[in-house]
Amino acid sequence: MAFPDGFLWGGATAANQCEGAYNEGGRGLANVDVIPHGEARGAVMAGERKMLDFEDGFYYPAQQAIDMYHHYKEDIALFAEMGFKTYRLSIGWSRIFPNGDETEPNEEGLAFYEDLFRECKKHGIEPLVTITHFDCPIHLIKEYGGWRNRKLIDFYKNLVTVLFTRYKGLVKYWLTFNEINMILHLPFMGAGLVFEEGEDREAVEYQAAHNELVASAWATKIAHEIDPDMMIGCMLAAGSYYPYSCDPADVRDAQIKNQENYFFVDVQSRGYYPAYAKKFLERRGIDVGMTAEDEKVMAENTVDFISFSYYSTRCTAANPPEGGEGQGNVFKGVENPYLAKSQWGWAIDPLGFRITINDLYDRYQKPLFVVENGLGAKDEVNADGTIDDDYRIDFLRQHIEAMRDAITEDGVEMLGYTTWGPIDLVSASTGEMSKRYGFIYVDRDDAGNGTLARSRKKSFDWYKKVIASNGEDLA
Ligand code: BGP
Repeated sequence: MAFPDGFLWGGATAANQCEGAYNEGGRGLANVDVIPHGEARGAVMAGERKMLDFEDGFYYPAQQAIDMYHHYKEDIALFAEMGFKTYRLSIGWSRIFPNGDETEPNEEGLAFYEDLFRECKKHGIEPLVTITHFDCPIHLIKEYGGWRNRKLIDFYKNLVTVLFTRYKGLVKYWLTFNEINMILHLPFMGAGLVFEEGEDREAVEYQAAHNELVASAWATKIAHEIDPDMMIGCMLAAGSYYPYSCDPADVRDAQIKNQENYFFVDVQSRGYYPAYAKKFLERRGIDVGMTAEDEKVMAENTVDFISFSYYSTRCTAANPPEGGEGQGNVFKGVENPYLAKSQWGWAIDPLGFRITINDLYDRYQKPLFVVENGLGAKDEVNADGTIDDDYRIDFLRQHIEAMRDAITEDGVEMLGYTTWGPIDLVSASTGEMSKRYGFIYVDRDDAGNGTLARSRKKSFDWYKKVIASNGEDLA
């Protein structure tokens, strides 16, 4: 059998992209709420345009999203119908601590997730929980400047202590920070950073990265103290960089870009700053304020497994060809002429999935967990309400085959696979609903119109069959 017994098949979502109910249950405002759809979105996500509250004339898709806050029982029942073994979701930090710096948590928020986890368990689904998927309470940004401030480490420690204590026995698998390397690309979304005019952005980003890395190590320590059975993972926006050509300058460029991403997991998995990162920070004159205690907690509390998202590989050149700019999950690069692209310009590269898996396994020698993979595409609803999303099936089939080869041919140890957005949800990069990933269609458009009704796409039955056969039947 290709996939091991107990392989965790499922799907992944994030609180801010599906829950909605942004002002219900005592929830406080978060950075993810105030990221608008439309032209300003990019600048807000990047921390270049300060928007710390709702402004007139903008539409904010996270306010209602797909209203999973009120639909979660129905949605989990649909996941169960597909046979999900696991469901990856994230906690909205400001549901638990509305401001972020309180000492006492909001019981309504805790109860909401407890019910949700119990609902999963009722269906035999193992929750896989991201502690923060881009969330940061707005108060922590206004008052402390977001993750640039070391104080956030203490607030995060408080958060995780509450979560691990409350959900002990209910949740085994945890991820500390979603796509932690996103700090370098979308710093407001990734770490609640807003930049002042003339500020050394890179220095602020690496400061925030350091604080998150320390917080992540503390979370690992606290989890293992509360419940030694808990498994803590890091989470990387992965996708290896290819050199554009065999020109050594291109190869070197790709190596540097890969290190920029590996840096985070190098610290979380090995427990110390790699030499290349120390040298880089030294050269740039960046002092992240490493303390002896930071060093100790990072060294003693490395992650149990490595999780990552994979959408595509990236391609880079020392001297980019004119007009050859490529796209893909906000990572800049050049277009790879060998690969087809999605409707949003993301390169489609199943073999690159196998390559990325091997790169990560070679480097860390720890079990891997693919926690995001999928195709964002426009769906057409037929007159009878059905949706024939064969393109999505093809994409997933090819990627599952590549993952299977990494397991059977290359011997990679893999815990599970969750597709991104098993139910249509708000796109992180664009704020659109029309960039759909789901097996389940949600009737809602980019402007927020629609009934929110759920319906099964063709891929629903396909994925059900994949799971039932433990990945043997991909036809
Ligand atoms: C990752 C994020 C997700 C998700 C996904 C797809 O970066 O972790 O939150 O949204 O990418 O990206 P998009 O929604 O932009 O298509």
